[in-house]
This record gives sequence, structure tokens and C-alpha cells, in this order.
Amino acid sequence: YHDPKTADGRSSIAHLFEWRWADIAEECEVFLGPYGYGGVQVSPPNENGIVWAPDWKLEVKRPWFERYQPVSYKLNYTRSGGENEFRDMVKRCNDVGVRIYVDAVINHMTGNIGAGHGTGGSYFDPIALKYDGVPYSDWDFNTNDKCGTPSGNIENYDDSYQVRNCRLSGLNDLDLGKDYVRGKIIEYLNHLIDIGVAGFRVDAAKHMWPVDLKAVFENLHDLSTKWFKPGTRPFIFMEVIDLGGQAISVREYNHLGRVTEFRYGYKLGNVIRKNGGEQMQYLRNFGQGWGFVHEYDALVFIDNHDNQRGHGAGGLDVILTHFESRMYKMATAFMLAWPYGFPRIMSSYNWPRHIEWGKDKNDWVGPPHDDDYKTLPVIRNSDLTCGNGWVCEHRWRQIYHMVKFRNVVGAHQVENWWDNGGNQIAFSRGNRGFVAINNENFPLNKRLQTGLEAGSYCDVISGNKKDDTCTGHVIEVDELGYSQIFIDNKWEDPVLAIHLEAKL
Ligand code: ARE
Ligand code: CA
Repeated sequence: YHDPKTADGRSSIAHLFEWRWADIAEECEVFLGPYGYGGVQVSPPNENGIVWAPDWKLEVKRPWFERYQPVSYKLNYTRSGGENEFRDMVKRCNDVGVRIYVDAVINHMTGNIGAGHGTGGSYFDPIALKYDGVPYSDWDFNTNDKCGTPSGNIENYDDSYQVRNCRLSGLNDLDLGKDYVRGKIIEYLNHLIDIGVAGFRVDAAKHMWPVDLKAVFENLHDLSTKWFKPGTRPFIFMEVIDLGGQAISVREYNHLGRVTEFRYGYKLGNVIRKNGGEQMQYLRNFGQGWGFVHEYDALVFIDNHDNQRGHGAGGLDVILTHFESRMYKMATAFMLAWPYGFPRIMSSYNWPRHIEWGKDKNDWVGPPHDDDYKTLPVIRNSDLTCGNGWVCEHRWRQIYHMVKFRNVVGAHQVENWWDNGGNQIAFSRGNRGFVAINNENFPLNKRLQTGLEAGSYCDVISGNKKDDTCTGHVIEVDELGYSQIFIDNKWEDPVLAIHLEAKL
């Protein structure tokens, strides 16, 4: 379950948050496939509740987070599209070597958003615990006496029992100890596997007992032999938020599949921002040396759809996002150059961020939409940027070139580490690639060992290699592998990266 099942030579995925299936299908063909991405994490494809001006916040209309309130496991229909479009996407992406990973919301159903019909028309009543589209009834949920807190909600994260058996932010909590509930979840996930998905991000995994998850995973089908070898198990990465100091540890889950290593983006954010005296030189043993899980157990990322808007774990003063684009590109370059973990690139839509007292008042704003709240298509500009409000971080040159860098250096080890004792670092990945980052307030100018064979290389951060010319800085490596590395601290991107396939 730990192996991502990406096509050969691909080593990272993008989260196309809230994208329409039709847009993802095209993105696989025109960008993700050709530029070396291994896969896409897609938003929950199952029917969800419609959140419209709830009494606790009237201005909230069709927030992104309604998709984390399931009403049934029907794929027909969400704001991203219906089942036919989903199937078409999975096929077209697999055909160009790009895998689809589904965000599986299986811990709970909706919160108390009023009885009514979901996006696919199924009736539900959150008070009566009735979800006809599955169907689930009050038998299938963890009731107040099983949970034990007065509110029925999770009140204390130091109590691992209530984290599993009570409601996460008021969301009706399924009892995965019941065969019937497990069966419905297994049926849903197997339906997706049979369509051709390669695996799952398991939402809110820490709110489910490891033994229950194990029972679900063991009953999953092998991946479709249309695109995968017989006997291939799905890739599973579980969302377990563990920054340390609470009752539930990622280590209770990492034997079942990969876990989201939230300390990675959190710590790297602090280092790049130089919070609390952190320095780039300390990144030398970034990974297990910092108390993270084993590298083969980790799914890593700079930000996710929660903590980029102050939900989940982190804090807006620590987590880096596209709003801090210069630091964000530096952090992403490091992540993709550094061998630890399997990386996920966040791809966001824009929203009017409005921070007051450390909290984003617009944290709920949903994807770009028309007057009927229909999600707008992604517009692709000729300079590779996107329009209609889609940020498309995964299309930024400094990012997609590092995705390629990671593919080119493969499993080669970190060698030739150098730092200035502060915030300038450089290292090679064997003899296949070399990267340098200057996070000081003064230039880096130093003769460094690149590990690479002699020749001229195109720096893929400042430009592109086109035929045999380079639109950015050209880096000369001498017979001994050395090069005079110069990075001005005033550049928009104080990073340099070269690799064998960028040789001129
Ligand atoms: C919304 C409203 C609530 C309302 C509820 C029910 O915001 O006020 O009560 O609906 O009507 C997302 C949003 C939530 C949203 C929910 C459902 O973030 O705001 O609730 O969708 O629409 C914990 C969990 C972790 C979870 C984060 C957000 O452990 O699993 O909280 N992350 C996933 C997804 C989210 C999603 C859900 C789970 C629910 O990525 O997008 O929620 O499906 C410490 C703990 C962490 C804890 C964190 C924040 O760090 O260690 O475990 O994370 O605090 O509480
Ligand atoms: Ca639970």
C-alpha cells in the first residue's frame, strides 16, 4: 500500500483541488503527462450535502468544505461532474501515464446542515441519521453513549478514544466497527478501483481505529488490469495530523500505508521564514533526523487545502502558500530536490484572503463559479499560467522543472552537501543533478562541487532549455565537477538547479 503505483520514472503528484473532471482529463493530456507528473489527487467524487447560508455563518454559500460532508457514495453528482465524466477522466489520465487518487471521506457523513437532498438528489436527514442514498440509518453511527462526551463531539484531542468515537466538528460519525458500514465503504472504494483509480487519500484517518481501516483495506480489489499488472494493490495515504504532543501518533497508522507527514511542511515553513532562529543549514538531515516517520512511510507537501487557509494543522504565520510565492517556490524546490518522502504539489484556486487576528475570514470561499455556483472551467494561457481564478502552482516553471529534476535524479543519494553555516545550501543527487539555495540577505558566490560531468547546463529555475540554448542562466561545470555558483539574494528566485537532461 506504500508504493504510489506511478508509471515508471514519475515521482510526484499534484492535488488539483476542486477541479472539474473534464478539466483534469485535459490537464493530464496537455500538461501533467508531458511534464512528468505521476498522478492527481482529486476532490471527493461522491455526492455531498449542500451548504447554503448556515445559521452559524450566513454569508457562507457553497463553501469548498461541503464536499467533506458525504450524503451517499454515488458518483453522480458533485460540482466536479458526474460519473461519466469521472470515468472519462480516469481513462484519459491513465492512458497518458497519470494516475488518479481519490480523496475518500469515510469517517463520517454530514453535519447538521438540515434535512434535504444532496448534490445527486439523495434524501438525507442529519438529525434522524438517515442517508437514503447509501442507505445508512441510526444503527450505523457512533451514538452519544458510545462517544461519551456531553456534546457528542470531540472535545479533547488528548483522549484517543473520543477522537475515534465522537463527531469531528459535528459531523455524524460512522461506526466502522460494524460489518454493514465497512461493507458499504468497501463497495464504494472498489467501485472506484474497478473504474481505474490507483489509490486513495483517506480523509480524517486518525478519527478511525487502525483495526477498522485494516479491515477495509484488506478487502479492496487489486487495481484494474487495464492499466496495472495483475495483483497490484492500491496506494494508500492517510490523513493523520500529528505535529507531536497529542494522543494519536502517525506511528499507529504507517504500517497500513503512507501517512501525511505534517511536520514536513510545518518545519520547512519555519526554516524558510527563519522563524525562531531556524536556518537552512539544519536541513542537512531533514527527515527521520527531525523525528519524522520513515521516508517510505511519508507523503510530504508544503501546504494542503486546509492549512493554506488556516484549517487543519499549522498556522498562517508558519505554513507557506502561493500567497508567499517567493518563499513558496524556494520551499518547493527544496522538497522536490530532497529525497525524503513522496511529494504532493498543491494546486489552488484564488480567493480573497482576509486575515484578522491570525484567522482568514474568507477561509470558506469555494472554487471560482458562475451565478449558479457552477464551477468555472480552467483557462489555459499560452505562457502556461491559468485563468478564471485558478492559481495552478503545478504549472509554475520553478515548480514543474523541479518535478522533472526529481524524475531525472531518481534514487541517487544526496552528495556534496555544502552550507555556509547559515542560510545558503547546496547539494547534488549523485552525479545527476545539483541544486543551490540562497536564503541570506547577501549574495552566494562560491566555487562548489556539483557532482556532474563537465559541460554547460541550463539552470531550470531561471529558464528553459530549448533545443541547445537556454533562456535562463547557463552554468559551466569544469573537468573536476566544480562550478562558480552565483545566486544574488535580490533575484526573484534565489535558487539554482541543473541536471543531466538540462545539459546543453
Ligand atoms: C464545517 C464547519 C464546521 C461545522 C461542520 C459540520 O467548518 O463549523 O461544524 O462543517 O457542519 C473540512 C473543513 C471543516 C468543515 C468540514 C465539513 O475543514 O471546517 O466543517 O470540512 O464540511 C482535524 C482533523 C482532520 C481535518 C481537520 C480540518 O483531524 O482530519 O481537522 N482534515 C480533514 C480534511 C478537511 C475536512 C475534514 C477532515 C472533514 O482535510 O478539509 O474538514 O472531512 C489539531 C489536531 C488535528 C485537527 C486540527 C484542527 O491540529 O491534531 O487532528 O484536524 O487540530 O482541528
Ligand atoms: Ca470516527
